[in-house]
Amino acid sequence: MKATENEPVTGVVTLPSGIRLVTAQGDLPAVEVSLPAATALVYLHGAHVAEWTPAGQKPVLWMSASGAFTPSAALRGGIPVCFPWFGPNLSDATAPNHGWARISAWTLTAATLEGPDAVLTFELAGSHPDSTGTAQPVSLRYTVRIGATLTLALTVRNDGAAPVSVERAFHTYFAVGDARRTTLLGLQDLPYLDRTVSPPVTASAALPVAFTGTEIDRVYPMPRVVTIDDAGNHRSILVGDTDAAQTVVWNPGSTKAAAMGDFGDEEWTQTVCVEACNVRDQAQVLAPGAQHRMGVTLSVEPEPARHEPTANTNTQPHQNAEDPHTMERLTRAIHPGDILPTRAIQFGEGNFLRAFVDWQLQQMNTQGLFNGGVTIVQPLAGGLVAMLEEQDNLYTVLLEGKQDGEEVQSHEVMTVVTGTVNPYIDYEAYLALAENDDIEFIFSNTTESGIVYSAADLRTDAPHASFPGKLTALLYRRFELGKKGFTLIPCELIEHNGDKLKETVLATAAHWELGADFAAWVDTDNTFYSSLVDRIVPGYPKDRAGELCAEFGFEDRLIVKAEPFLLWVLEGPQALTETLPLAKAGLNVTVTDDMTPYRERKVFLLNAPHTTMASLARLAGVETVRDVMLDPDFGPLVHEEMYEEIIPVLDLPHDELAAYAESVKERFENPFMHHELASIALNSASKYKSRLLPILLNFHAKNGTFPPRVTLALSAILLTYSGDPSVSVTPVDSAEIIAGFQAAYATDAATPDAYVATILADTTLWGTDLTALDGLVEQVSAGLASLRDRGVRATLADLSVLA
Ligand code: TA6
Repeated sequence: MKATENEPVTGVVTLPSGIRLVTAQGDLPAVEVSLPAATALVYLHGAHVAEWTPAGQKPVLWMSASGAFTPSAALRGGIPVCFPWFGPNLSDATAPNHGWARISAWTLTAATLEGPDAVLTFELAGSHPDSTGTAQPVSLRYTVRIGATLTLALTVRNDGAAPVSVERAFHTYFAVGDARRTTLLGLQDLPYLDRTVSPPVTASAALPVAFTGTEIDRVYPMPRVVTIDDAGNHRSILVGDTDAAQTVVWNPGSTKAAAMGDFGDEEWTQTVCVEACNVRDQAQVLAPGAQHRMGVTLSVEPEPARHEPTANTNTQPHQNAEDPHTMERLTRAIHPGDILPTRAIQFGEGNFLRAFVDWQLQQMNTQGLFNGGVTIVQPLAGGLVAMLEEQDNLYTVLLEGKQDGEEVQSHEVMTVVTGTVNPYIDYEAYLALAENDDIEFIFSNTTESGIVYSAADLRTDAPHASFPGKLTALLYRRFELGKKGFTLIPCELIEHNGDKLKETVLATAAHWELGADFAAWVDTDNTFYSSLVDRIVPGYPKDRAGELCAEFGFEDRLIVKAEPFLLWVLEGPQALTETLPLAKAGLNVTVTDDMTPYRERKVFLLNAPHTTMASLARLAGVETVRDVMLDPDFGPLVHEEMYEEIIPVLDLPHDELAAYAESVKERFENPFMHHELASIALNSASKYKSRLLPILLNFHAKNGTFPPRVTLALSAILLTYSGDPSVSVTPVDSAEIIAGFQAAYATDAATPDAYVATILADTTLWGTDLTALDGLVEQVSAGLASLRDRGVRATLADLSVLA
């Protein structure tokens, strides 16, 4: 299975000027291209593009300084051509990883100039076994068009007598300024196969892909374009115009890089791989005589030059509404303004806090009531801080919806974010926040699973993996400096989040033996408010981004869309109404001694129906909250769940609850809201526990039966997480949690009861063994089987059969 021996290096090719044959590293022959539009170097070994640099740009491809240049091994970096299999050969463990094409000597058969570009053609012949194991001859023709863009096209032909199945990938190593400041756009919310776990599992993520030092190895469906936001080089690299079905994203991270002989220990920070490909279930089956082309185009877009505003700054040169990338990027150069003193720290750079806390602080600033900014701390290794910095921490909040029956549409550039810190990149800058006497407030939103004490956090970690670990280190630095405490206001959607946060800080302090004085200081010098937040924030309006940017007159990659409605309930001392005068600014904010009524109303009449609809309606292909409300099956489901299963078990006046339920339904029907169920489905298992399980338990305690719709939502989550091939949607959760469900299902697929019993007995998921509730396993597995075999609409049509 190798290229035919002794193929001549070049066919009879006349090389036009600007193209020449050279002896490159390792004495390997290569084609060197040097044209006004670009320079490049392509080794005949593997037809391996090792260098491509468009004029006026830094090199786009990365090559390892530790790589070997020998005919017996693949070159590390550039663009290896993986063929005819990707990764390990599943039927021959001795075969080379990623196939034989990248370690074979190709023939240059043509070299021409077409306009400003050079077009090189390489050919290689070999063989590949058909399904019976018989070797079938195949031939490859690879064209490489080099210019301001780089276009690759690999055509494979089956010259044999039987069909063969082949995989292909352009395993491109892109050169980036710093992988830790690089993100990938265009893959958000797409399901990917995570190959860092075994067996690989399917997952997805709402945020852009970030590179943290942990290995990333994922197979995604190929979107129209993948944008590599190479912040370190102030440019974007676009991978697009492709007919490949998938893209692999790979970065070895620090541990794997250190273990690889031809990859420098720290080189993982210099490159990311984005690989247009057709692999696994997208492998090409070629009939005898058939051929197939796979191509991709790479291009570079410099980040718009930042320049001081001049008289005609506002005349935007050649704006293209379709492509916001042609517009000037939002920065303080085009949106100047005073930078206020930092008076708050915020853990979390996600959509919610930027459209909720930061928006409110800005409203107070506009009215001269707060005069302070906020520094955002990135709580996880991956995140948006790099993107915020590119825009000088500016971004637009877009409000759309109904308020008091009137349609509202407004947008405002947020200038309140005065700084950002990524503790994973600059830990000392993070701790230094403790030295700033102006800082009084600490806000956070680290999801429902963020405020969790972790014994794994060691005092010496820098940074600590958990949020409480990070926060304790910061508070301890403040304490050591003898400075005053903070007012802490978490926004995480868990009960008594303020008390919980304090508890985890004190537990961490005890674990690190920080002493009684510090514990007393945490207790007395800091005020922890519990808070309840209520605003629907769908986030980045990706479907309208181009048109909105054209309207704004600048490119903003961090627009956050939200509804006008907002409620914030803060449980704690009334003094806050003076130090943080939100209500004075006309905002719907209440400071109270007991937030329970507000919390129950919101979690059970807004968040709970959200999780029900995300779990059930996605199975029927419904995409948004509004679509659910307008749907003949799911609209009534929401109403009935509210009025027949939730309101009856809440200990609050019925009329008040009904009024709130109606305001929630109006907000769900918001015509401007494209609130994707996929984003609500994030961490559905833990959300079910906090939002719906209490309803299920109360209803059962009250009626001795289980609430049909609330219980069916649990069936839907277990089905979605099971990995059952009949299920069209993918769970959005951590790889570990999903793997747990799929492993249980793989063991008990034949008997849903057993699978359901295994999952319901898992106290780490539910906090209690739910199999103790007679009849629940049966009702949940009956629901699961009905959803799987009859479908969700048929199941909803006759819920009584499940009880
Ligand atoms: O494309 C990602 C990947 O398949 C990873 O699994 C990793 O192994 C990488 O390719 C490099 O493979 P190589 O054989 O070049 O070491």
